[in-house]
Amino acid sequence: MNIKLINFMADMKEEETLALVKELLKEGANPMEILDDARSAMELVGKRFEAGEYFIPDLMMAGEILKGISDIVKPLIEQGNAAAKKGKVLIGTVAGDIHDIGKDIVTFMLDVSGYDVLDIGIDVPVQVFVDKVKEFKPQVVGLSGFLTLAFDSMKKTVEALEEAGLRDSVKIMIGGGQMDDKVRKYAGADAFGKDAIAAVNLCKQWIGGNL
Ligand code: B12
Repeated sequence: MNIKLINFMADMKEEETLALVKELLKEGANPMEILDDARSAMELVGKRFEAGEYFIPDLMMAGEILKGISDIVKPLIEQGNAAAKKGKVLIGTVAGDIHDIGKDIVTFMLDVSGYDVLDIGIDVPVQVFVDKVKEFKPQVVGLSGFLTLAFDSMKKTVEALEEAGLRDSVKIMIGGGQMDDKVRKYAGADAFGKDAIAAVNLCKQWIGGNL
């Protein structure tokens, strides 16, 4: 854990953060640990937002910094991972919710772990999930959401897949800030994943492949 990196990022010092990331990588730091620090910094940002110290533009800025870090780190993780794809995963942020930072990290981790990932974006209507599952034929569907209102969207999405006769052809995992196993039960999904590593492990368990 690099406290300096976490503090730069949580204090919205974009230039300093990105410069430090580059420096750490040059010194041989593990890219995965950098992503982990970025996640810790986002937690701090969330706490400051909850405490009324930060406002919406700060949240957006934090999202920008995270994307910047991910752009630097991603090519390094992808190196040497050109093996054939291990299976298909469709992922999206459910209707009414536009949070995509966590989803993007999950997409990125699945991608670099060798899965063929189709990211269908944010605020995805139930019917679009159904249509895309028919088209793409994934083995796994990932539902991401950060708002409490996403609980219902997840439930409706799972129900719609069931009504379309697609439920038995896919495993459904959910995740995102407020999600937990209770929400998983409520939504009728197969598993809850607390982070991107959990998402990769679930896919590994369901459709095979090495991390
Ligand atoms: C950044 C942020 C924003 C940014 C989003 C930018 C973006 N491009 O995503 C912006 C500014 C746009 C935003 C907007 C809003 N936000 Co906001 N936001 C946040 C914040 C600070 C961080 C969320 C985040 O990205 N975290 C970083 C990621 C990496 O975190 P993570 O959860 O650890 O992600 C991991 C796991 O969850 C998991 N995962 C994620 N998805 C999936 C999917 C699967 C399948 C699996 C297995 C795993 C998985 O893997 C990820 C990587 O390891 C949170 C506060 C918090 N404490 O979380 C509030 C928060 C989520 N927002 C909140 C709110 C209220 C809003 C707004 C309604 C504010 C407003 N008044 O307009 C709007 C929502 C608009 C909408 N319709 O969606 C609330 C939600 C409260 C609630 N109970 O619903 C929170 C909790 C803040 C708060 N305490 O009030 N927000």
